[in-house]
Amino acid sequence: MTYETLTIDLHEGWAEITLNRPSVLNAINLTMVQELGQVIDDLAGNEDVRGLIFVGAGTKAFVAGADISELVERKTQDALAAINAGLFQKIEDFPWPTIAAIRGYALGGGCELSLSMDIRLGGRSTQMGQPEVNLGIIPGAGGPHRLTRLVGPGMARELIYTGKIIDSEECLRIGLINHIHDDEEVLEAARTMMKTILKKSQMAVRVAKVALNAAVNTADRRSQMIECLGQGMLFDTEDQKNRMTRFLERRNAKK
Ligand code: CO8
Repeated sequence: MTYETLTIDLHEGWAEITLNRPSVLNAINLTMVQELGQVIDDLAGNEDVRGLIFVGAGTKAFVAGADISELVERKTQDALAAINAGLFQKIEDFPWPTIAAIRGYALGGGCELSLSMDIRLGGRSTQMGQPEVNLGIIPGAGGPHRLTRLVGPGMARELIYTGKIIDSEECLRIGLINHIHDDEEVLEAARTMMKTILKKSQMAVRVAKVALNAAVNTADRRSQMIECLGQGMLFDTEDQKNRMTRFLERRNAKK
């Protein structure tokens, strides 16, 4: 099967998913959401796959967020449809361990995507953050609740209110990534970790994931609904249209 926005490589026991739109720093567009949703469903039903590794194409980014050229057109109803949130929930619910191998930027929806995975490994160039407030919206696909549970409420609020982007050392310090590797070694480190996991009892690992998800997910569905409602409201404001248009105009001005 070939995809417009992804490449899939099957290894002995796991699959690697490359988010593949390097010309826009692997920004998530609707095609990627649809393709990723389909791939996750297929891989969940593949008996030979007991883990996933996600990586961004190119050297500059894991994913620099949702595609702003599409977001500028989004309406309240699109936010209520929870398009990205539904995909990220599906990834969190994937029955086997998932690892994000992050080089460069993981911003906005890209940071949220990595938060839906079990483990994040960083490179020295890793930069993460939730800059949505610069665009007149919020991280509406799980950022508030997943970031809060990972790095704690104080740091999650600081990141979301200021929109600041933090480097790999700071990501490590606050627990947003588990380890820092040289950039060219991040993917290999993810593979080594996956191989270690694959040597363990399959059923024990699978049950551990169910238990770990149950331990942290107590209020998720309710807070997810609030995130979607808030995002829907923000997609109906002049401020959001103006801020996203400014980002896109700056980009055109560079050409
Ligand atoms: N969307 C679309 N295009 C993007 C994005 C993006 N998120 N990020 C980068 N690009 C494009 C740039 O426009 C540029 O394209 P071109 O070459 O055609 O001009 C190309 O990628 C390379 O980027 P830059 O030239 O800007 O590279 P720099 O190294 O100068 O800067 C940055 C890198 C800092 C990452 C910069 O590109 C940037 O600030 N990007 C935007 C980051 C951002 O704000 N992300 C959050 C987006 S909002 C979000 O993800 C929440 C979604 C909620 C969805 C709810 C759905 C209902």
